[in-house]
Amino acid sequence: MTARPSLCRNALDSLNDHVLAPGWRDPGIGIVHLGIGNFHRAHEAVYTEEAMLAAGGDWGICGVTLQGDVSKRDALMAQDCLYSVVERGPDGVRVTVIRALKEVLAMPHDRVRLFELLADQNVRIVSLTVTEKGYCRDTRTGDVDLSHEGIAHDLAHPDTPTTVPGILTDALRQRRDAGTPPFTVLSCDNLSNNGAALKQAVVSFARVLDEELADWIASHVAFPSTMVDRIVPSTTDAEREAAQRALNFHDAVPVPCEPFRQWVIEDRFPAGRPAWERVGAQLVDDVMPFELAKLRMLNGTHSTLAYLSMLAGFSTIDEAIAHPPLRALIHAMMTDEIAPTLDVPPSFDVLAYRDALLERYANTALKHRTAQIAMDGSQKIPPRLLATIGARLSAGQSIERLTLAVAAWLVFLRGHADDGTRYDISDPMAARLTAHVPDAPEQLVGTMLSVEEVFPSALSNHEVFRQQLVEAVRLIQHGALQAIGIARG
Ligand code: CS2
Repeated sequence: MTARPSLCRNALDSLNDHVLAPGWRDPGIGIVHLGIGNFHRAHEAVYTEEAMLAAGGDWGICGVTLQGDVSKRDALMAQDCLYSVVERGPDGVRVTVIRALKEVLAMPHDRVRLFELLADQNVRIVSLTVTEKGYCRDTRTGDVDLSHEGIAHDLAHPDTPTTVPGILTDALRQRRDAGTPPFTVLSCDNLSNNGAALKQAVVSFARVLDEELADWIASHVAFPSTMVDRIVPSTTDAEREAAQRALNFHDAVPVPCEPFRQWVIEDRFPAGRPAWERVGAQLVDDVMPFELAKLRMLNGTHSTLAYLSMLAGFSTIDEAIAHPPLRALIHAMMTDEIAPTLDVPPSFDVLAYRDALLERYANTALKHRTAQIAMDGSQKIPPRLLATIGARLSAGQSIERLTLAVAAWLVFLRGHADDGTRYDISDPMAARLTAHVPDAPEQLVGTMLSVEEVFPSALSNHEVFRQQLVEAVRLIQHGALQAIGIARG
């Protein structure tokens, strides 16, 4: 494709058909977002722009990358922080340029500017999508993991923090010392009870440094929980081409996503918030039922599809769900094993939710790679699958398909598909998990169940679970496709 000029604010006048609404008033920064990946740009940023269009407010966003990724910052800053959301649905492609992002910073390079913003009382929300591992938690206790390298660094150098608990603690300390009201901390990651989980990580970090500060954070800072949902794959050249075709401008960093989106937010924002409720977000008192439904139904089956697919050779979710036995397995898993564990309000139709998920997975335009979902299994398996297994075991119920999913992860750790194709294992615990992956099912299960960060003792000591896991591993080792055929029920 011939190169076109890059997207920039001056171009907006010619893009009226590709913005949410013309007539944009440039807002001041009211939100600092840690973890400026694709998900945030297709989710909170879109809701926030719509909320500002509906009700005004200075809720412009400063996005921060925590991994020193200056290329992301530079690409966005070179486009005046504009980017396109490329929505891919059954009815075609829609390209929308989002304007809510105002500035992008890369830690640790932009530390001074980041802390200047975090101290600014106009910044009333600090939101996060840093993935499960960004919380640096010891999953056994929920407290911050003191053996984490980044945490050890931040405790030794609290003025130059690098981790989420370290950055939030230092910024909140500065607010307390200056008498500035604290910002609200809004977790948007797929963790169960994410607000409370983040609060515990931050407060336990602060407690090591300063008891009083920890107590102040615990009693003065709001950490509402949220359930976020939109399927947002990583960017490929196909999105760059789609954006350029639609806009006639070059966008180096567009974001693909599905048309569906959902956001359920615990309504606890003492310093104020955008009018998200005006644009489809649900503001509720208790997010938990929604969060569990999403984590167990969507993310749980996503991970199941990912590990079975990595072994069987399906590279995208739509390809996987088009395989009838695998679709039947996922359908049965949601209907018989996951849905009964959920305690949702009467207005929430779990079976309709299941059907909508299957339809979303079948979106052939999205190309959501199973390898992307397979990343970070050690962080994802506990809330997505093990919590459901625990709930069913304590009620004396069957766990056959859920166990197959966990077994698929264990076999996945050997590092190659059934046809011998090798793949990388991207996981913060990869070195430990792949150091010794025995072939014999009993030994593989024994080795992995001893990883306490992943398997709570109630599960690793559970005989029924252990035996079923051994059987499921044996089945999968004979071939994932065959195992899917047998377990579909
Ligand atoms: C996925 C999620 O990558 C993954 O692990 O399960 O990112 C999923 O697409 C989102 O949670 C959907 O809202």
